[in-house]
Amino acid sequence: MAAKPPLTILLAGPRGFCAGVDRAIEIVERALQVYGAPVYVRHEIVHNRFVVESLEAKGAVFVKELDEAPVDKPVVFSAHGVPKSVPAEAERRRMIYLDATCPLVSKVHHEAARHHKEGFHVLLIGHEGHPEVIGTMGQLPEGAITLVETVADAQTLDVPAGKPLAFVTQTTLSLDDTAEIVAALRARFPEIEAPRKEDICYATTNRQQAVKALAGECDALLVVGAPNSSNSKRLVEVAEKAGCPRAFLVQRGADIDWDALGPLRTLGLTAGASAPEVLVEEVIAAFREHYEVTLEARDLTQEDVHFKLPRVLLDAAEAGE
Ligand code: 2E6
Ligand code: F3S
Repeated sequence: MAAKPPLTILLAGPRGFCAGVDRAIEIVERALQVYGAPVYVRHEIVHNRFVVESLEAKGAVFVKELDEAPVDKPVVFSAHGVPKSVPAEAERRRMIYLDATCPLVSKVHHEAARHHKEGFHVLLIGHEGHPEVIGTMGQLPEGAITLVETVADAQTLDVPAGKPLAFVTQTTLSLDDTAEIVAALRARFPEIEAPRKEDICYATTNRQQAVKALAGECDALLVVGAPNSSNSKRLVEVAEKAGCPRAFLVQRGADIDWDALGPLRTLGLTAGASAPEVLVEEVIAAFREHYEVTLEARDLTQEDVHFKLPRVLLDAAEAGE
């Protein structure tokens, strides 16, 4: 058998699960323990099929909308957040519900609500149709938030006359693209109120910076993540912009398009915030079948962020349930 060619895999760090994803998955698992199966989950708890299927195997049932869940079973809202109408409807139906919205998404919801209360018109920088954007827009009455997706939007959007402006953002955006949109908004509306602290979350920021730091050294880069995962898709774009000739999203080891990767000596590898490490290991194992792999960890920063679980689950744990 011919010797395998050598390949160095630069493993970006941090990568993979963030604190909000850990918390959301744990909420579903604990809810299954406390209430028993089935527990309903509105929308994919995080954007990853493997995670969803693992929870289904434990008794979670995923639905698109609340009205697909029976009123006598608990329901969990996904990490991406929900419009205000969703918990209101759950209450109206007297359902037990658990909110797995990432606290950093909730923080943006509160910011938007505060701006609205103080009389501002709110601009939301984000991607149309994404569940987080739907959730954030749904914190305020219809028309109180205008979505801004691009620099061109920032340059042309209509705003209500005589109202001060404030902006908030989706948590998983490209840092660089967002900076350009913010610059365009500031050029047009110098008085616009900005978030006190960046709305793009720490996990998005760290994963993008880690990719940027190694992209220039790679012949190609893979991001383990799902096609509907905003933060994972942004990592592909960041790699390309930072000088990596080819960057792709892969969900599983079996999805690798070997021809598209081209000739390889150095591969960059990372994972979106919703992709479990076991899938990164699966991808590495697939490369070991084709190459003599040397792994090199490139940890740019360490993360030590944890979010508390909802009170009701902690109380249940204390009560020995
Ligand atoms: C909630 C908020 C932010 O598509 P997106 O990147 O938003 O979501 P996931 O599920 O891929 O990543 C985690 C997450 C949840 N990020
Ligand atoms: Fe939250 Fe950021 Fe993760 S908003 S769910 S910590 S990607």
